[in-house]
Amino acid sequence: MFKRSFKLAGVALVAASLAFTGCGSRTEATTGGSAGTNKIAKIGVIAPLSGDLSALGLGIRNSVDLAIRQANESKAIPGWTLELAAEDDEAKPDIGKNAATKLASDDAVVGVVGTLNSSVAQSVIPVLDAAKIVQVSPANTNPALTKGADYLTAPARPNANYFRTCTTDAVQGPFAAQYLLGEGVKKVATIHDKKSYGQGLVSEFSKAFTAGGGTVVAAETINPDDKNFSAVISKVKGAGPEAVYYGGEYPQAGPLSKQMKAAGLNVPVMGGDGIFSGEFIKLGGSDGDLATSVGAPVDTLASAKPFLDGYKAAGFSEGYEAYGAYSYDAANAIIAALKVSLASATDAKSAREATIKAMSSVSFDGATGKVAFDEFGDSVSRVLTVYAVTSGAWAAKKTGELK
Ligand code: ABU
Repeated sequence: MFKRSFKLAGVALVAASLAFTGCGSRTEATTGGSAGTNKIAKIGVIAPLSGDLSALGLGIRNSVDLAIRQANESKAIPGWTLELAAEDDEAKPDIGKNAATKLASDDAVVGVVGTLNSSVAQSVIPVLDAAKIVQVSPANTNPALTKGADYLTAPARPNANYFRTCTTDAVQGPFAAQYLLGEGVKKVATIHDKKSYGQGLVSEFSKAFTAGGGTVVAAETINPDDKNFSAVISKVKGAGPEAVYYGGEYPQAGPLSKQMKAAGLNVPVMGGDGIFSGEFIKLGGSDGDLATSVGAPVDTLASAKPFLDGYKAAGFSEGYEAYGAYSYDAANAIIAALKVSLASATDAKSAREATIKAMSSVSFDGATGKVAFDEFGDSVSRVLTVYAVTSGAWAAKKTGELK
């Protein structure tokens, strides 16, 4: 009991020190002053740390920060101190590419957790791959990132450096379709934001929904930055859907739900993990709206307790959100690979390629469950949960694997 309290107090002390310096990347204090003799290896984060999607991005950054602090405290890699190097991609592919270039030019960077957005990943992965830096995303769900554009008929891994701890929309879309069909919903309108994630998710949902006997009565799109959805709501309403399936993220999905109800289209909005945030409800999502998200509810998992306790003790001012536990597992996957690749390395940069190689063999019980990767770099876990807005908060309705 004493040891546990002491450890948590140490974490809180580090959190206070980080807050004081205004910098989340220094970790020397966790090594009890021995960092001066240790070599430095950095784990980068590329995620939206500002803007509309920052709630998700800050949860990713903090969760990686926590994994790094814990690794330093336990001296997980003898002779090495890990540091966080977090970059803001603003959820924009071009900014993400610049962030990747910056991290690649830092010889101490040996791995990156991120991105949030599949569209940003498309511009980040090639930069990190060229620099032989392993990348593990906790959130990208577009199937093409690991299996190429012909992922159904001729899957081919485009980049050997890229892995992810979340499942993909090839599982998430059908999981949502099966849920709605099981609830007796037969007519759905789809709307997506034209981005890689939204378009891909709607495509996977629609195939499964129609294959299961449902009808897509309208298929519409919006622009990613739209705020007024009256035109698309008018078109969709005329088709008489029993639900609207939305491919995109909460900054648009919340207001879309609100404007639909105000226009008399009083049917649920359902989306994927991109809308699974308290922000969706703050922005207009209401009771009866639905979302799928990756994995089981984190707060019900015994395996997630060390993550949840550590996150609370660290005193982060932002929540861990949808991808926190997956980010923690992604960082710990990189740390597991670094235990192998840094063991005989004289400097961090020379360990980059060996870290990618070691990642293929990583396997451990993480916060979200088994953390391991298949031959494409995809997570071996395919668990998803359906959540419904209930009395103004997300509540889990069904957890399982796609049948
Ligand atoms: N997976 C949902 C949001 C991130 C993405 O673009 O994949």
